[in-house]
Order: sequence, then structure tokens, then C-alpha cells
Amino acid sequence: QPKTPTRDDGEFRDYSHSEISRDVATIKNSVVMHLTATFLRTPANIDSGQAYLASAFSVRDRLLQRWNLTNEYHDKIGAKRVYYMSLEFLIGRTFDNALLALGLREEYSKVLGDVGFCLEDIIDEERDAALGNGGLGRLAACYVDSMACSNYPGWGYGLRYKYGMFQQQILNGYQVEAPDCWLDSPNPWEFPRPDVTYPVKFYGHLVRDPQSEHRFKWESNVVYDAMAFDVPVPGYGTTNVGNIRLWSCKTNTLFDLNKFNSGDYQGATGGQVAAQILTDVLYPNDNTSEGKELRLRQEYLFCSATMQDILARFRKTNRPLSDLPDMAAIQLNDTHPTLAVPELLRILIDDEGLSWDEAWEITTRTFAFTNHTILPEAMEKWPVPMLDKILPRHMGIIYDINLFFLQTVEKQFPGDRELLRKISIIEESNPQQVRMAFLACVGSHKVNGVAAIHSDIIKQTIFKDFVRIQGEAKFINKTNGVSPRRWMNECNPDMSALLTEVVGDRSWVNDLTKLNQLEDRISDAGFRERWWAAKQKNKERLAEYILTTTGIKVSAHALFDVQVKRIHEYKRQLMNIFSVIYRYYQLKQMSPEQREQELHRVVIFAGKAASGYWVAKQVIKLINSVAEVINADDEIGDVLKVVFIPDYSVTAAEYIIPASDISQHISTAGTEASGTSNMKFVLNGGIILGTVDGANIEIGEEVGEEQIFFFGCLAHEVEDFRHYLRFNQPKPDAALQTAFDMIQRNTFGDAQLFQPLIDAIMRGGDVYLLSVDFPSYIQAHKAVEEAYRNHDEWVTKSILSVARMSKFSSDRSIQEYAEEVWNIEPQPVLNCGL
Ligand code: F55
Repeated sequence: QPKTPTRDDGEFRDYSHSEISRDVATIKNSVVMHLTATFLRTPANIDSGQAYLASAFSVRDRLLQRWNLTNEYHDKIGAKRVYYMSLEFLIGRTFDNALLALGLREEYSKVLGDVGFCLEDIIDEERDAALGNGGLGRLAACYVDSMACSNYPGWGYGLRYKYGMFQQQILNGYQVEAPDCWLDSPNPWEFPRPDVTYPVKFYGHLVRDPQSEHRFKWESNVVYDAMAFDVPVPGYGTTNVGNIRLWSCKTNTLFDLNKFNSGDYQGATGGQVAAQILTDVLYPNDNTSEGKELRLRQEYLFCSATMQDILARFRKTNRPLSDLPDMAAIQLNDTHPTLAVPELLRILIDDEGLSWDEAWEITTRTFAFTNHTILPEAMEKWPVPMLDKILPRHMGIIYDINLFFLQTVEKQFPGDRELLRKISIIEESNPQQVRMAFLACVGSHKVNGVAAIHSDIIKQTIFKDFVRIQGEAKFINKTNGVSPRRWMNECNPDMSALLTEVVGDRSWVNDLTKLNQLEDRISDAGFRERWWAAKQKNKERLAEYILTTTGIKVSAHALFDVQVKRIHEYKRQLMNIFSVIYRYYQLKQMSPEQREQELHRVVIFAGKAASGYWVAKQVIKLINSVAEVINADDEIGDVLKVVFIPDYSVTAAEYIIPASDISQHISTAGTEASGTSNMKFVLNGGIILGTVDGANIEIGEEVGEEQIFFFGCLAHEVEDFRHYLRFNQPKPDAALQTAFDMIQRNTFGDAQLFQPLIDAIMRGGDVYLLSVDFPSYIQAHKAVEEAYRNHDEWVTKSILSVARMSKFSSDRSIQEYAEEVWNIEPQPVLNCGL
């Protein structure tokens, strides 16, 4: 056990001169200093954008000290670190998060108030860092937050896309994409590190090392540079500050003086332009792999820079390379970073001179792999000719990995040719393809799914043979979680105040198990009333947000029924809008008096469709067309409103989630690996209407049957239904048929636009089983309405749910990973006044 340095024994730098000051006058000085010195303004002459930047830069100064302290400390004690490798980090905003973590929110509010600004408005000046698509990217952000808060030495590694997730506009009901120019204004939350830059090679050819048959020299003159940008991740209530290191691509082709001198100014920096493209834009696909060459080059730039950086840090310890797994654990967030496996092997063998066996042992002990989906279209496969052209050495290494793997399997199961064909990392198609999930699995010591049902499914499907070959123990479950900092303390201040009152202090923010104390308040009438008032206030805030983003007025007294997530056929937004159409039909059949008796409802949608996903885009058009007709129908009024909130984002989610009564998580059973927004909604006192899928199942187990509305067929029934529907026409029930009829009678505009959506069900085999689940879905809606009408019962459900959600804190997930996968321990930085 290494000796822990203390402040007094001289081993530790003294930061006490720069202690974080909570003194309002001092904070004000630092804000004014940035206003004048960084932005050349005076306090009398600023707008809220500049006020934001000056405040953010002053907060950033305070984070810096802790950032340095954390990393210096972890280096000094020789702590093992975890590296979370992800092509996506959906961070959202940082300012409010940092203020809360540092405990300086009040102080900054005061300082800004003194110069005539309201903190809430200033917070709204920040743009989201949207370097991710959806659940997978947001999970990565929650995980680095939990690592920092739980004092685990851990870094995220990712790419610094110049353009993040596109901005979505709705024009004439259609999604239109606009670029996300998030770096147009200064970004206070990143630190450029020009000194941390690595060359990354592409293409070229191999020269065999005459000394050793395994070693090669890879010669190439296409070299890009990856430069680091560090994004600090403030830990709440701890001195520890985590880090996300993002790579930005530059060329290292030297400035061409000859071209410049001959007047070819563009050509002189030609390389620069080409190189920039590698980290220019995030691929906007979730749960589909595009198979584009540029994406492959992005992935490799990321993997190579990250492995070089991790090894550079390791070399400073002067330990032998065989100790790497004792100093570094690397988690692969899906297969996107899997080229890190052959990259580490390449460095160990070709550059460091290790034998294959030594390098292989180190590599597999270092890596672990998380699978996030089993949708076939999401499985990454790279054509062998493409890989061979761009990364000839890696292609050779992958062939060797496969050869040695197949040899051990052949020994274990002699003569089973069929088995070898099934598990080969190389798929024998034309052209051959590298199956990245198999490569990630073979290169890792642990493979995990993201919810119990999902981890079971992958053991029975894609990794079935691997379980047989490599043993059960390698395949584990790590149910996802969400950060209580962002998804309660930050986004829901009123409910947070109630939680703090019940617990007695803010300790629940880092320890959600404390929320079980809520159960004691379940029959406290005053408390229940304030609980409901908090929800009501959030609904009013959302109604305001809806008005400004869509122009639609909704009543905050209606039931808020929310489905917000990426638009995807398997998530079945289409089933939701069909049920809205049917509801509209029913309401139209009633007398005005009857109608007024009905439960008032606002159905809220939001989410982006991948740019090339035509069906998903038509679903958006249908939702908007239905909304337009219903919202304009005076007979309907406030009984039913439908809104599509444009440009769903982390920040939009922070408005929407705390305001839900019901949220829908209605994927076809077995298709949603986990879901994470389901956790956020319930943590914020909302109730789930959902299928028996993903983490819905475990949420139901925790909060209890009464607190969740399940419907639909079960995962093990799906295959039979699909089989049946391949050979037989679906039989829509009367309700679904009614919805089809209304569309086909042009109720929502030209029926031709939407016929393909109906055809996918009626002629396309109804792959996602809408016709199968629709009747029970409508029943479940009825059950929701009945329960909501019983106000007392509903409040009980809401409070009990929150009380029982501790399992779904990402702190719990991270602790499990730390103990069972990474073998790392919390290393709280000495509290020395910072
Ligand atoms: C992004 C790029 C590619 Cl090439 C493939 C998939 C994605 C992606 O965004 N996937 C994704 O978000 N998956 C989701 O991961 C969540 C976190 O584990 C799960 O909760 C969710 O079920 C899953 O769909």
C-alpha cells in the first residue's frame, strides 16, 4: 500500500494560498477581472452573454486548482486509473453543474444580481456540449460524473467534434437539420493542450523485421496529429475533479514554404484542411452503423491517440509493461473504440519488442467491453479490404488474433467446423468483414450488458458460443444508472429542497439510498401537498418552455404524457401517435358535456431522427400533422393537446423530465437494451407506462408493481409473433384500424405521405409488433387515466417511486464496475481547503 502523502510532510505541493474563496467580494473581483482582462469589457457595458463568459471563466479558475491537485495526487500515490473510452460524451451544460459542485451557487447569484443579472438567465446563455447521440453518450457523461463524485481515479477519453449533434428545426412538420456550431463562441470548459499531441498514421505499407517474424515496421507518410483538449468534471462535495480528454485532429504536414512562396497560399496548408475533417463532425446515428471510411478513420485516430497517451502516462511510473493492467483499466463503450485492442498489441509488439503472448496477456487483462444493443443494423462490421488499406498492420494483427483464437477453440471442440465459422472474427462474406463485437469480446476479460434482461439476451444470442468457450464468469451485467447531481439536484430544485428537508442535509446527492426516508412521510398531508406543488411548478415551467419553443399553449393542470428519445422504429413513437389518433376519434364521438368530463391530457413528443432515416422522419411529420389538426380543433380544446418540442437535447430534457406525470418507454420487448431516461423520469416522481423491456423491468422490481404500468408481449414471445407475421397478415384491432382509417381519409393531410408507415405494419411483417401490442397498450392507457383521477393514490405512487430509486444512481453502477471489472479504489484527494 503506497504511503499517502499529507500536507505537512513536504511531499505535497501547498495549494493553501489559492483556497477557494466563498467571499462574495472576492468572487466579484474575479468576475470583473475576466470581464476586463479576458473580454475587454467593463461592468457597465455588458450583455448577458458576456456576463456568462466572465462568470464561467472565474468558476473555471477554481476548478483548475482542484484539477491539478487531483491528478498530481493520483500520480503521486501511484493509483490505478480507469479510462472510459467513448466516441460520444453527451455532456450538456457545465456552468450550473460546476456551481452546485463547488457549493458556490448562492454566491454567484449574489454577484450577478449586483451587476443587474439573474443567475437563471445567465445559465441559459450556455450552449450544450452535444458530443453524442443519445443514451450511450449521455451514459458516458453520467459515468465520469460518478467517478469524480465517488473519488475514483478515472478519465473519459473521446473526440472533440467541431460540430456536435445537429440542431433540429421543424419546418412544415418536417425535421430539418442545421449544423451545431457550438464552438463559435469561447468555450470556458475546455483546456487546449498543444503539448499533448500525438502523430497517428494511416495507409502505407509494412516491412517485416528481419529479427522477428512477429514484428513489423509500418511505413506511411499520411500522418495526422491528435491534440488534447481537457474538459474538467467537477465532483460534487469533493475536492476531486475528473477529466474528459478529447482529441482534435490537425495535420502534421509541415507548412509548405515552396508552395507559399510561389503564391499557392491555399496549397501551402492543404494538409491542414484535409486533416481537420477527421474530427469535424459527429456521426448522427444511434443504433445504426453506417460503415463509412471516414468513420473508421475517426475511430482509429481516437484509439491511437488514446493508447499513446495512456502508455506515456504509464511509462512515467518506470514499471515494466507487464504491470500495465495493474495501473490501467480500459472500458470500451460499445465496439466503436475496439481498434484500441489491436493498437495496443501493435505498440507492445512492434515498438516495445514484446512477444505475442506477453502482449496478448497484457491487452486482455487491460480491456473490458460493454455492449449496448443487439439490433442487427447497429453491429459494427468493417470490410477487410477497407481495413487492410487504411490500417494494414492492424488488419494483420486481427488475422493473428483470430487465428490463435480459432486454434484454441479447435482444441476445445475438435472438428466442429460450424462452430469455427460462427465465432470467427472474420465473417466469410464477400467481401470478408471484421465483426467488431467479436473482436472486442475476445480482446477483453469482461463483457457486460447494460440491464439484467439485456445481459441475459446477449448470452443467449450474439455471445452464446463465446459463453460456452470462454466460460460464464466473463459475461456479466452492469445495470445502467444516472447521475443524481444533474438529474435531480440540478434539474429539479423544488423537489430537491423537499428531499433535503426529509434527509436533513444534502447527503442524498451523493448517496441516493437516503431517499428511503421518504417512505416515513407517505401519510404526512402537508408534505404530500408540497410534493405535488413541486411537480405542479415543474409542469408550469414546462408549459412556458412549450409556449416559447412551439407557440402552443397547454394547461399545466392536464396530465403530462411524455415520450422523449431518439426517433426509432423499435422505440415505437408510431404506436404512441396511433393511440393519440384513436383517442381523438373517441373524443369526437362524444357530446361536449361528456368530453368535458374526460381527463385532460397533453401528449408531448421530442427527439431527433438520424439524417438518413426516412421512416423516422416520416414519423415526425405524422406527429406534427396530427398535432396541428387536434390543437386547432375547437371542440377538443384543452381535453387533448399534442406537442412536438423541437431540438431535444440534454438541456431540453432538464426542463421536460421533472414535469412528467407519465412517461412512455414502449419498445418492443427485447429491443431496448436498458434505457436511462426511464430512470430519470421515475427519480423525478413520474410514473412509467412501458413494456417489459430493458431497465423498466428492474425499475418495476424496485418501486413495486403498483408504481408502474406494464403492458405488451414479453421478450420470449417476440420470435414466435414475428415468425407468424412473416407469413400471415397482421390483424389490427378496431382501435388501430380506426387510426389507419382516419389517416387514410386524409384527416391529417395527404394520406399518401403516411401510407408507407401503415404498409410497414400491414405488408412489411410488422417487425416491431405494433398490431400485437396495441390492444394492451390502449388498456394500459385506461388504467393510467383511472389511477391519475385518484389524486391521493397518484401522489403516493410518486413519492414511493422516488423513495425506492437508489439502485439507479450511476454511483451504484460505477461502484460495481470499480469492484468487479476495474479493480480500482476511491482515492479522495486530501482536503486541503480547496
Ligand atoms: C451510436 C452510434 C452507433 Cl454506431 C451505434 C449506437 C449508438 C448509440 O447511440 N447507441 C445508444 O445510445 N444505445 C443506447 O445505450 C443506452 C446506454 O446503455 C441504453 O440505455 C439504450 O437502451 C441503448 O439503446
